Amino acid sequence: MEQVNYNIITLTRFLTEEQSKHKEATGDFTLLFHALQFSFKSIAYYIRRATLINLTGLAGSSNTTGDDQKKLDVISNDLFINAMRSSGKCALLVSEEEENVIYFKDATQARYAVACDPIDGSSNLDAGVSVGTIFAIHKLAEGSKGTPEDILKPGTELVAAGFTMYGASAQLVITMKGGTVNGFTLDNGVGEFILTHPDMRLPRKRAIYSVNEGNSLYWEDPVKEYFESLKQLQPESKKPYSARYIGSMVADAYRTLLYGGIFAYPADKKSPKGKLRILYECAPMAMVFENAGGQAVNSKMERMLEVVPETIHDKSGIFMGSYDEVEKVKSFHKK
Ligand code: P6P
Repeated sequence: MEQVNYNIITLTRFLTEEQSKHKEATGDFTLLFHALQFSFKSIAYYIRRATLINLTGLAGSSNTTGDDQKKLDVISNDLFINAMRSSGKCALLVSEEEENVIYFKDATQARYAVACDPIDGSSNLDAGVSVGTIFAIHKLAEGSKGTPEDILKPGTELVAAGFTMYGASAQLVITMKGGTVNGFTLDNGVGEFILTHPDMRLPRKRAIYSVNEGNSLYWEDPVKEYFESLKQLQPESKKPYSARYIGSMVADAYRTLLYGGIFAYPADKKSPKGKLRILYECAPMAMVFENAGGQAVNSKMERMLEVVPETIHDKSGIFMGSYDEVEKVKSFHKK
């Protein structure tokens, strides 16, 4: 007999209750978030059916960073853009799939700027590996009509951020400025995101590391020494760390958030600025990890949320995870 949960909190109810906590709230953020959840549900639908309706494979085009675009990259990007446009609450949008900022001139009352990676990890799609949508929401400066300066800001100014992982089920993780981290699971039967992981907290430490060791030839010495140290017998456990690397940031991040450990994509001699993008990968993930009790730093060991992107597709190295695991990375950079 399936256990029925009588206190079901849908994302819609959660957002309404959040809004009621802020007397000055206009409801614009809530409406923007409804458009966001619609895009997650739509993308989840297409990913689930991709193999059946021949949506896997390449679209025959490439994106801003030269990646070959998958058919689902293009579909998801279009879905996301249209959801933001039709909400009327988004003034400008940065997408990994778009070279330039998209301005929604008709949204004359819009107060938000959104950055997103519609399908992060899409190179894994055909292999059935979990991919995801990462998003970050900034509020426009008072009186601003929407300029690049409204989004080229440090992550400390984000009003909300999170990601949806499209795996066995669609898992949505969201956090608001100064708030907790909450996880929702899409119930395909009723088409609602249900609160399944309230107040997610990262374990303070965990012997799991997640990095592409194929790049180790290019790592700086402190990074090499740090990861080598994890492969030794640890003083307390008398065992080395476990290695877990999926190659899809959202999937590696979700596992790290649940189990603890460290995820890293260091800047290195091959990619001096790193590979992951600040606006729609590093900063939103850093906000989630900090609000869940963890840490996130760049390759200079600076707090990731204080890094200001120079351009909309600017990149950074990143180490994020359990608080004590990031402290250990820092200790190797002080020597
Ligand atoms: P690599 C996917 O392409 C991505 O942007 C992230 O999702 C992932 O963490 C990283 O790149 C994987 O990169 O070089 O290990 O394949």
